Amino acid sequence: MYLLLVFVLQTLWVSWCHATQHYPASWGHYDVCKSQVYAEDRLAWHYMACQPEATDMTKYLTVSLDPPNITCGDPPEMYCALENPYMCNNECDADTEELAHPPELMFDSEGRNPTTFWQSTSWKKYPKPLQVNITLSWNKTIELTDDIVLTFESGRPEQLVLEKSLDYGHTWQPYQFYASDCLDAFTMEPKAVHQLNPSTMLEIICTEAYSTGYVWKYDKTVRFEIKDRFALLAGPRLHNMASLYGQLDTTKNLRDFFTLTDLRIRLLRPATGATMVDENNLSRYFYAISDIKVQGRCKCNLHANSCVFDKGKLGCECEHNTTGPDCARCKRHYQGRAWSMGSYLPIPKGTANICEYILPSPSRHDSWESIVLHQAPKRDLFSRLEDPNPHTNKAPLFVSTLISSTISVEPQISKDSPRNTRVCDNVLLRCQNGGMCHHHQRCQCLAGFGGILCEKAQCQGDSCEDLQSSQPSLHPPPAAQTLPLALLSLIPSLLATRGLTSL
Ligand SMILES: [Ca+2]
Repeated sequence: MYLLLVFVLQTLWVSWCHATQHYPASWGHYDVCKSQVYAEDRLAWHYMACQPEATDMTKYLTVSLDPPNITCGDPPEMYCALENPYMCNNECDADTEELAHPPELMFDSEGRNPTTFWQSTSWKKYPKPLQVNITLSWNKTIELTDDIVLTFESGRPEQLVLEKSLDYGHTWQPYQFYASDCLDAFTMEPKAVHQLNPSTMLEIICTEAYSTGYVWKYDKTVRFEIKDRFALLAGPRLHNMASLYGQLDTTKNLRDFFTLTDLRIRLLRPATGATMVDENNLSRYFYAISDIKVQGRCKCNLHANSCVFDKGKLGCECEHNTTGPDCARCKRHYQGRAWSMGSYLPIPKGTANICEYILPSPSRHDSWESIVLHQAPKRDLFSRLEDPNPHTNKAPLFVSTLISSTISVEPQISKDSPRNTRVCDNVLLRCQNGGMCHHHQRCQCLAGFGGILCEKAQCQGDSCEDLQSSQPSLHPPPAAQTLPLALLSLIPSLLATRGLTSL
């Protein structure tokens, strides 16, 4: 039974590898960083465009209101229906759970009856404007992937601006204006997204489609139409996303348009349902929002395919030797060339733009071969050898040295090595066989082991051969031997990771 399982898994694995090898661009790998494939009878990494999956981003935001005391219920207040000034049975009381309407009720899961909603105080200070700013902050750069949808429990506002910030709330720019009369409210001609074309798709418009007065009972949503804008490049049913991604790769303005750290909903004038405000019954006028939808993904600059929410903060799990919350810079020691974002289009059309290891200057006694083998982390050596990225191969000295060398040569550090050379660390240059890294300068090996990374078994006579053959090699072993073991070892880790919060 056990052998049968291994056989089946191996067959599936080989089939998958062959498929990805022959059709690397046809899998829609826009969300995948890399995958293992067979190349010349061994496993190799194929790098591809990578980004985290799109998800409900309202789970990861903080909300703030301005003015802060604008939520109803303190003191308790009675409200009347907009369409009927004599129907005044809506009470708000912040101290009674069933009657309170705090901001978090804009983000809870709906489906309960009645709906839950945030509600403002009424327009009791008329004619002073009733204005509220609702700010949603992620403390992380995110990219929108679907329409933003606000669902109002009250009538939809007569004037509203949706704004965004790219710099954590320091500066703001409008996303869209909404008004029952765009000319009167914002001196803008009303427009709809379907009137835009590919050359005007980033235009900021004022729409009158979501501010109609009395029909609020039937149409409660206000939308920022992301998908309609995508469709201007990707076709009406988004069937040609490659076209959109190709444009995103080359057009910074387009990328930035869908990118933000904060959203701000500026409620400027509540629904009145009429041209005149009824000053005798101002409890008819207020804002109430039952739901806000923001679908998007962490922005990782195409260098991560997952994003984790840890200790209240989102962060990309960076690949390609990049680091930072957005993978926006190269890791230490990997500034071999300038950082660059990855690409939306998968290889071979795009490139992973992997940060490259810095080659140290050779001292008089070091050959290039010895420096490369001594100082480049093993994982990096493999990724370079196997990296199909054409840019990587632009370092002919490095690549040809590696190809002409055997990676399983044991590391030796010259006496003249620079003092700041990192011999070991806890990430890539791990001391082996139980050795401990001491100030990044040397591995303290357990008895019976030696070598720079404790990789050598110290032995004498006939026992040497057996011991050495049991030591890990820098060469990957033949895939046919490792696949069953690798697949089996994946099973417990797959089971274990099911409980992790990963986007
Ligand atoms: Ca709700």
